[in-house]
Amino acid sequence: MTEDISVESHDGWRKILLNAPARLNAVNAPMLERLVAALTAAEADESCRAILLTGVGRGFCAGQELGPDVTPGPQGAPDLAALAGRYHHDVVRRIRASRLPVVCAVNGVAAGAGVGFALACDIVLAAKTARFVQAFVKIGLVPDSGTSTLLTQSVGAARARAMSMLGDAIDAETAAAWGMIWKAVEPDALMTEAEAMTAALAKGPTKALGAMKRIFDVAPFNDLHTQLALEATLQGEAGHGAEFAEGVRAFLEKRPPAFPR
Ligand code: T3D
Repeated sequence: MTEDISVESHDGWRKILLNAPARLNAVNAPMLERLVAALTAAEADESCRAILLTGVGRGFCAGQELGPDVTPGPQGAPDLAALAGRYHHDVVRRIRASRLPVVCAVNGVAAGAGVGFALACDIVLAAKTARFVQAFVKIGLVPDSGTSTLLTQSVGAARARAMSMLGDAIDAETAAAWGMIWKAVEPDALMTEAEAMTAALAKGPTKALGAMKRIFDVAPFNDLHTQLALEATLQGEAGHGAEFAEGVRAFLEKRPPAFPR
């Protein structure tokens, strides 16, 4: 049986692939457990300094697998809230809480929880052929996997609500124009560009990048004064660290920095 989560180790970074292409990488509970495990293992590996998340085949992730997990059985309806809260949300939390930068290469359609997984990542690239679908409404569910927050933050309330209430597919170029993702690229260039970006992040100041994630995670919710205090605390830590010392030394010596591992 093919592994539905594949992991490739590269020099300083890992690529995690959703690998159930026949169903556009729709996820189920065991697959989500393996995804969380792969994210956790990457983080536990001291030599890993960045993660790339992508999908195999023509889809990125079609959300929850509409199969046995969600088919009402003789005992009644499945506990969807428990499923989503336990599994999908663990993925979003794991990506957001990670000390590592996570790049997402959206290779094809992202639907339902798949939208949440992509938007939880730090930098999202998408093939111009990819699309984003808040599919929940089509099966009578509400947005989950953090999409109500992540979309409202990135595209604003009007677009987040319309996307979610209508379930219309948003193409990658529109997503980029709306600020939902970083960039839409030619499909043939997606993996090369995403891999190069992840490799570059892996050579970056890992501690500072981790602290940046913390700053941006709370920025939309904090007032300016709270955020200034947090920036000062984290800058204080960065300013006393080896990464800053190397960054300044490299600048003065007119060479690229070699940030410590
Ligand atoms: O349960 C809980 O925990 C609650 C939380 C849920 C979180 C969620 O994610 S809810 C949202 C679940 N996802 C969806 O509702 C999306 C369903 N899929 C679609 O709407 C469409 O497939 C897409 C818009 C994603 C793509 O459309 P298209 O035309 O490009 O492809 P297709 O022909 O519909 O799909 C290709 C195959 O993938 C097809 O299989 P087949 O006929 O070739 O054997 C299709 O059945 C399969 N597939 C697509 N999505 C899913 C799926 N199989 C199982 N589960 C899916 N979600």
